[in-house]
Amino acid sequence: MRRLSLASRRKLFATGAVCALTLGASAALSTANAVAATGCAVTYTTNSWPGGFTASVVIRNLGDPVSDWTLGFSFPDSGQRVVQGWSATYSQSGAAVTARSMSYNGALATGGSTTIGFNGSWTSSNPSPTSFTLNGTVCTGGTTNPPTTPPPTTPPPTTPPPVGQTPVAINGQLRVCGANLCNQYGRPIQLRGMSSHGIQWFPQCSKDQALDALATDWHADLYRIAMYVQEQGYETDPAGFTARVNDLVERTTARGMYALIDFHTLTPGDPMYNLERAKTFFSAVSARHANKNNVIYEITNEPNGVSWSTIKNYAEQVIPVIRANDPDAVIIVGTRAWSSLGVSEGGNATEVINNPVNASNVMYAFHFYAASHRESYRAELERAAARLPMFVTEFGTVAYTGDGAADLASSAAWLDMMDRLKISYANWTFSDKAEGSAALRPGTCGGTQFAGTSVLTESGNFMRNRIRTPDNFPTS
Ligand code: IDC
Repeated sequence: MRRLSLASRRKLFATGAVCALTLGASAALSTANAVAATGCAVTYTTNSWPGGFTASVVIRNLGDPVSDWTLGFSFPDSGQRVVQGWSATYSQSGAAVTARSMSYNGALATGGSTTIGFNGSWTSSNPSPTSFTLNGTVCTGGTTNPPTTPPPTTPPPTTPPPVGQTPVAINGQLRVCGANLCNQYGRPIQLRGMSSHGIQWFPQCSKDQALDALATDWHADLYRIAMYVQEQGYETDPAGFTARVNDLVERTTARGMYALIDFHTLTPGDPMYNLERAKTFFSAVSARHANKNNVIYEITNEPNGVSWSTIKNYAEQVIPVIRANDPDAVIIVGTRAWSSLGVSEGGNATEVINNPVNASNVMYAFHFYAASHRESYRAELERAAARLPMFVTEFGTVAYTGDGAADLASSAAWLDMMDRLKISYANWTFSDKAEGSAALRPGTCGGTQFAGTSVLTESGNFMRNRIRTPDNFPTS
């Protein structure tokens, strides 16, 4: 299957947002249509929960072609706020909201449409705005020239997205089949993407322009959301970090990528230390995203200093919490010795092969750092992958410290093998930390330019070149 043109991937954005709402329809769903005789039609759809909501706004231009646009509307309730938007630049003054087009979606032909969205908050009530303007033209009414036939409307949110386009639109709900990760057609696929750095430290590196670049410039299939539990992470503010992860999942979903939720345990290495936190966290996020088809759960990043049976015991307590809300999601379990299948503590994959987690639709994590880990690690991953569904949820092109020079020869050997075996991966990190593993040059995340090669480190440039090659996902 050919790689999508940039234009068709951009179009896809819109579909991803509608799809998210469709799939999130278990929460309160409301749609308001405002139609103009000439000028514009807007469909505003929300998916809300106590105190918060996601809005999807489909803008259709019925007037002359425009090269950029400004959408205006007012919230009916003064407690409603735009918190974080995508596919437009938002500003709010009192109840009045203005959304300005981005460079890539400003051009709208007559009859053309685009979808933008945002996460919002509300206090007392959450009614939808009913009046919109596009470049100053009121989209409501139709007083001057009422249409005799209904104007074209955008598909209702229950319409499935067109086939093709984004990684999620093509592959749909994933599941484990044999030792592979398979798409909605039951065919093995490989997902290639990037991991965030710790979201407590680098929130700017997942701003809208950053995720836009991953989706449309890097052509990434997935985004790993690394939520540290210690080191000033989740344990310091469970509700706040849960909300941040939820927001990142929504914005990843809006861009048609798979979202990998990483419960980033590291020190202490015993996952049982965080068992109750894991249950609380995964209960919340799996309830929130149960109706999405693009969320993958990684329940413990890197167990270390503990036995496989302890990790398995942890997994068999956390997995049912997720399954209770989201029965069909793929869940990834970390392995012994920093998710090295035990190799970094003198073990190997046999302990997992002989005693797998007692649950279906489960995969196992393998991590490596290419400047530190070479042939012996690679051989063990290949041996394991013949028997176990393996997912490289984190790897670096550098040493295991996360710093130092990228070893591009070793990295290429690893990537060639993962491509050959269709092993999915996320590279550490899509951040601008001053360390060798970071893909972005220091200072990048303070700005708005994320696409292209001028913002990239050596590792980032190498990874972008690998990730943006065509995916070749089977579609039947
Ligand atoms: C590293 C970061 C570094 C940070 C450190 C401690 O790159 O900036 O100071 O964590 O939080 C892992 C871990 C991952 C590590 C990475 C590199 O999953 O958290 O990130 N690494 O050391 N396992 C092996 C290597």
